[in-house]
Amino acid sequence: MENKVVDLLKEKARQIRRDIVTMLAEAGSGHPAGSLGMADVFTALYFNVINHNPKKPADPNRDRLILSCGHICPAQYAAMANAGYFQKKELMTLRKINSRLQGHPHRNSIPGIENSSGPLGQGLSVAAGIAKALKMDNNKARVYCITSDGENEEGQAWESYLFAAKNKLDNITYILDRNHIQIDGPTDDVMPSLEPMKEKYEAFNLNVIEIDGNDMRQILDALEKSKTAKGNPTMIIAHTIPGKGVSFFENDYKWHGKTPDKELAEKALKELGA
Ligand SMILES: Cc1ncc(C[n+]2csc(CCOP(=O)(O)OP(=O)(O)O)c2C)c(N)n1
Ligand SMILES: [Mg+2]
Repeated sequence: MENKVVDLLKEKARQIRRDIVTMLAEAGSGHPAGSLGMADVFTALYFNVINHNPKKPADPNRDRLILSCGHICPAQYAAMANAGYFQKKELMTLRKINSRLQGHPHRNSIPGIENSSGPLGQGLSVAAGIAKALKMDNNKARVYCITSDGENEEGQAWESYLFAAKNKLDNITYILDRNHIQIDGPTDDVMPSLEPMKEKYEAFNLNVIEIDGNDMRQILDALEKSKTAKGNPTMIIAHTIPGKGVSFFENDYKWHGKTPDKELAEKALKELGA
């Protein structure tokens, strides 16, 4: 990948982070930590990796992006608006009554949102079902499924991996946000037995790649590699910093689901180069 392309993607990710902070401050509720931490992954997917056309969101050959940990949808909404699915001013309606941009995504709201999510675990099963259906139709589209460490405490996650491995769904790329936080504290306190994660996924016959999930080049390389995996689904464990880009949000689980007031949002936006 050319340096110029990587630099443009990094700049795009900063724009998306600014949009996330602005929309969350306007909404007065929502989830900044995971959204900011995964902004680089969403940018790579929407602006470089997935085969999609915002003007043809129902194209049967499009890649499917399934967000399973629905609470980080501000990152998806911001990436989609920047990619041209809808106008950016609509981002300011996040979480308002009658808005298409609810705090957890709704499938029939905005064209391009493939699944409803919020209840953790479900999207992983949806992704496996879609991937199986694509195989049955001999459709070469891929499924990209974003999940989180807290979500992998759900039993349903592991049922879905069994199904995906049994059916050799090598058309799925999972990207797991390994940010070490969840709603009530560090994952290492709440559920330390999540580890060893890599070995668990390997035991479930997933093809595991570990990366720095805030390094654009590593993200692009891993996603590219996953496209050619044969036989097994790929699990990219993306080590990210929750709240990435805003010093006073970073690595603090208290920003899982709390929004900054206008003053703090201004400070955050300055750090993000506004
Ligand atoms: C089935 C289910 N149980 C509980 C919740 C409540 N909940 C919402 S987010 C969350 C924490 C999930 O951890 P993670 O996605 O790692 O959080 P983050 O890294 O974004 O802070 C929980 C328990 C839920 N949405 N669904
Ligand atoms: Mg987490």
